[in-house]
Amino acid sequence: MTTTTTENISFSVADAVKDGLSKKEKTLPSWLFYDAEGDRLFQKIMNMPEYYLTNCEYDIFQKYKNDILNLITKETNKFSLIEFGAGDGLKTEILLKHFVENDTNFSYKPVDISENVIQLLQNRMQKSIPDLDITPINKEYFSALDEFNEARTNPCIVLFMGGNIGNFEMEDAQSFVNKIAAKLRTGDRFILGFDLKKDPQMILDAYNDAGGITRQFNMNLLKRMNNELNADFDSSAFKHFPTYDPQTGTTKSFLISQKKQEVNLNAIDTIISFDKWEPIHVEISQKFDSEMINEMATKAGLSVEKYFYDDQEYFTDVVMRK
Ligand code: AVJ
Repeated sequence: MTTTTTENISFSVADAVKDGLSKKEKTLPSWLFYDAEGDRLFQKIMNMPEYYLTNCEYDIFQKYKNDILNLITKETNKFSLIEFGAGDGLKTEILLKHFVENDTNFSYKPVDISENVIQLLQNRMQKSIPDLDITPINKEYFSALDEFNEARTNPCIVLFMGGNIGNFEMEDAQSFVNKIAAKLRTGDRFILGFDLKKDPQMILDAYNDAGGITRQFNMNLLKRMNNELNADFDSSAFKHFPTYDPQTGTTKSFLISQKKQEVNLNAIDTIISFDKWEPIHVEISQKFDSEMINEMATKAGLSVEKYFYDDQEYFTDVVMRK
């Protein structure tokens, strides 16, 4: 059985699916996207022209890597850089290379619950930056910080990039930031990547690309349930449909049943009935403005030290300080 850990709770795919699809408003958790095929498709998403987020953050790091380094080293010449969910490490590598080239005294601690991701990342960094002091932590985020706190001798910078904070409902994003902030000590920093409110059409295109890759990424949820739960979802009976609300900044993705149908999830002895045009909510990708970001920091007891933007101001990496 596949088990994925979020926060302190372990969910099996079976439990998460049963739970989500039994609700009055059907929903699936977004971690379910990332099986091997989902990882492959997300990699393709990051390379497609409509998905501006990755390029923006790449540009921010290229342009401001030295400002970021100066900001940190103005106060401390020894620190740990703790990264949550580094993914393929392409963007982090820019910062790390620059830090090492400038003889910075720091250690890099990428945190991921996937042992596979951690291993790939370590291989990549050892190859591209041989002098990097890297100690991966194969734990969930909060326990990783607890472990660090037990033995720490220096300040830390926690990195959470890619706009991943947008995958939470606003309330959950706030409590996530609160919990991290509570584990930080005075002078520690939290650097977060936020996707910003912008032309609604541009956002809709990013989640509904002309090449249909995001559609495939969403439909892969149905394939995954077919594979792992011996279910009989028919992908052609569902429609991929993203929405954007310019008032709240919330992007939601749905898979919508195009007919009245019953689906068998044989491995968990469950039959799910769909009405014609009934949606499954599969993802939230929150877009922010500076007011929302400031409020989030303040509520968590952090002060916003600096906003770094790409040239178009589509995306921001924000340095918050405890
Ligand atoms: C990895 C959560 C930042 O919400 O933009 C991309 C995931 N979903 N296309 C996002 C995703 C559809 C992505 N994050």
